[in-house]
Amino acid sequence: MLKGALIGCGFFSRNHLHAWRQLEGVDIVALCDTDAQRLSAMAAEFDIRRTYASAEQLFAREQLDFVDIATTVRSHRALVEMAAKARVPCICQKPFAPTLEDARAMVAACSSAGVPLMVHENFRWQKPVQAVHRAVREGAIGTPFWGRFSFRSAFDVYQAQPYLAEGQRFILEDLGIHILDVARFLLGDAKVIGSSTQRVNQRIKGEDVATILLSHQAGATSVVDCSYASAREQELFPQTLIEVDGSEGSIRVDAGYRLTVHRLGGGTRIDSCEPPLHAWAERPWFNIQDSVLKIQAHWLECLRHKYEPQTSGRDNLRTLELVESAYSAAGAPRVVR
Ligand code: NAD
Ligand code: 89Y
Repeated sequence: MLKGALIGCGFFSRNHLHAWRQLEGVDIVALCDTDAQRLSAMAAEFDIRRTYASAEQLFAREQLDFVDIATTVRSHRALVEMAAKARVPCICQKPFAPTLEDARAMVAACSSAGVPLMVHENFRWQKPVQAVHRAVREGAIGTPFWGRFSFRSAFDVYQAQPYLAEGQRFILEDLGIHILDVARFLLGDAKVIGSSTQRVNQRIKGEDVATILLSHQAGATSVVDCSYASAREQELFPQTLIEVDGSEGSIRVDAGYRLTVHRLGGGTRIDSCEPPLHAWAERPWFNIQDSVLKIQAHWLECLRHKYEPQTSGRDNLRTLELVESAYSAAGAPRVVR
């Protein structure tokens, strides 16, 4: 039985705790939050007896196999460095760090302490994304040369996550980061060749629309487009629509988790890639919730077999570099005349 602790008992952590409870061979033995009310509410809901108001106390008093950090970004560096110092393997929620400098320091701290580190970058574990990955890997469409990863919604994310309306940065750092990781997962590492950001909703501080053009090392070009200002007849939150064209066919993930794989001169296969709705999950979040279960299962597998997690801290630096480059490119557009 692997013994873990969770730091940060806020809105999203409930999904982590439900998923840990569903997985075998793992027990969350302690909780930590600086907010006493949230801490005791979560401890009562999940029947976790040992609670801490400070992470220092948690690391000093508990013998842990891992720690799961589900706090917001500003606290990540201090908490990851504490875990490294205590030699406790750790998972850290996205966005991993507010700057690349912090992120590199966190990766270095864990690496020199010999401590496994995974960023909770769960979107690539969503069922539709995994289905596209499988089809590409099996050669169903030949060599991919173009992709589009599109997340467009007007869902009120500010209600459960008010901090999203308050930062100078919003959609790229919060959501675009996931979609850029999906683009990397499906088409390989990339560089940003163009980016534009917009703020449509004037009641928030950061950008709520981002459009990024990527050039992938393996030769493909892709578009990552994200919006929280796009009211549409059918609200699709939190579905990512995917298009990948290859030398021998194409893949589409359309609204309603509809997967189409078409082969040049051959047949078309249409399947549902709708994720399971776990007993603790709810619509429309269930796609994200299932991917939390999947990434946490991956972490347990990695810990047991000493594999590097797919979205290790080291790997996540590539995704963060894309986020930073997208902000820089949007801030300094080069106009072609
Ligand atoms: P939240 O503000 O609701 O909860 C964060 C909690 O952390 C709070 O209760 C706060 O008191 C606690 N906290 C902060 N600093 C702490 C510290 N140093 N020690 C102990 N506790 C501390 O935030 P949330 O909406 O639950 O989001 C948490 C993280 O999850 C964010 O980084 C967010 O981007 C991420 N998130 C990820 C997904 C996903 O799909 N991967 C979805 C939603 C949110
Ligand atoms: O915080 C974000 C995330 O990671 O997934 C969706 C979200 O909750 C709002 O954009």
